[in-house]
Formats: sequence, C-alpha cells, structure tokens
Amino acid sequence: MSPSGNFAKLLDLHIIQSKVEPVICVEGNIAAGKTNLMTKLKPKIEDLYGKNCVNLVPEPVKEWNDVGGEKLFDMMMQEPKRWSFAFQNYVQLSMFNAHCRSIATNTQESKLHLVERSIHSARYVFVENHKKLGNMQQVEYNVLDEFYRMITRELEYKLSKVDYFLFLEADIEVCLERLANRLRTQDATMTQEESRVTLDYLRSLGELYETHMLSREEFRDKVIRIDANLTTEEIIRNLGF
Ligand code: TTP
Repeated sequence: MSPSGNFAKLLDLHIIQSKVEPVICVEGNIAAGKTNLMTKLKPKIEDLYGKNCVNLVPEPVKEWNDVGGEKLFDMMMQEPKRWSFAFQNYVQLSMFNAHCRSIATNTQESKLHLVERSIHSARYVFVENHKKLGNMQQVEYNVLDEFYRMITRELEYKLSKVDYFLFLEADIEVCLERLANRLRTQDATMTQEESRVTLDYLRSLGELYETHMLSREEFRDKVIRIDANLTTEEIIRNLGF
C-alpha cells in the first residue's frame, strides 16, 4: 500500500520511465466522490503528459437501468432477494463489455487508463454483500464467481489488470450526506432508488472493501488510500498534482 503523496511520482515512473500504459481504478463507497475526482484529475494529468493522454472509463451505470427496456437497477433496489443475481450478472457483463469497447475504440494516444471502479470490486464488494445479506443463494453466488474467474483469469482483458487502486475513504455519514444532496439537486447519476441506501448498507460495503480489496494479496499492494472527506481539490493536491 502506497501513501497518496507518491501517486504523481509513481505515474511519472510508469509513464516516463517504463513506457507502459498503467490502469488506474478509482474505488470507494457509494457517493465517495469517484466521478468528481476522475473528471478533475484527467486535465491535471494531461497538463503534464499531453492532451488526450488519459482514457477515461466511466462505470456503465446507465445501462443498468435499460436492460431491454427494463429498469434492472431499480428492480434490484426494490426487491434485492429477487433481482440481485440478475443485476450483478449484468454488472459484470456490462463492465466487461464497456472495458473491452473502450480499449477497442480508443484511437487516441492514451498513456494511461482511468477507470471508475473495477470488475474486482463488483465481485468482492457488491456480490459478497448480497451474499452476506442473504439476498443471494449459494448456487447464484457460485455462478457469479465462476463468471468472474473466467473473465479475469482466462480472458484476462487489459482493464482487469490493474496497476493502482485509488481508494477514496470517506466516512459513511459523509457519503450519505453527499448522496442526499445529489438526490435533492436532481444531480443523480442513478435514480431516486438510491434514496434506499442506508448507513448500514454503506457500513457493510465499507467493511467488505477492508476485508477484500485492502487485504487480499492480489490487490493490497496496489492500493493507494485517500482521505475522501476532503474536497476533490484537496485530494488532487495530496496526490502530488
Ligand atoms: P457508484 O459507483 O457508487 O456511483 P456513485 O455515482 O454513487 O459514486 P461517486 O459519487 O463516488 O462518483 O455506483 C452507482 C450505484 O450502483 C450505487 O448505488 C452502487 C450500485 N452498484 C451495485 O449495486 N453493484 C455493483 O456491483 C456496482 C459496481 C454498483
């Protein structure tokens, strides 16, 4: 695990010295500020390494509420026991598709990929959470796990090979407040269904981030923890930009 102040130096090492295209995933609880950070970090990095050098890959959230015309995200939030399996299946599928599309259509000279969340946190935070809450049967969990392993180990697509996880750590009270503000100002990237998100739900997701993303051998050394109670501008400064 690296301190956040080293991030700009790490990027420099990757981009200038080793000339590989790093994959950086921005992680964190619901409403931790991922979208804001990605949007504001992109121009800072491009100021240093050239116009269009960042390939920004947002989460395909809009697709989750239009599955052949069905609002699957809303359905899952209303009836998680009935729909969490179908929903998490679709999250994995749509992320895999969006990530592969983004690489295939990326004609610009990208030097790095800045990705919102990852197929790994969808699996180890959200799927685990549904299992823990009893929303998913063991056999459904097994199917999702096999699907995840097939995508990441056999297909091994580029954006699943993550170099760094920028992990935004905000207090759950702060996340809930930001979510409430977003719903009040109609600036919701998802729908009013997110008003069903509770402190307990955020706490549970936060615990799963700790036990999986921050502790598993395959991820833990790639994690850069960031105090996300701060403003986005302060975070960017702390990252060394
Ligand atoms: P978030 O990625 O948390 O989007 P956000 O806009 O809240 O984040 P930020 O403010 O930090 O930019 O996800 C959108 C919703 O999708 C959120 O309610 C969590 C839900 N979700 C799942 O239920 N399962 C999943 O596997 C994933 C990845 C998201």
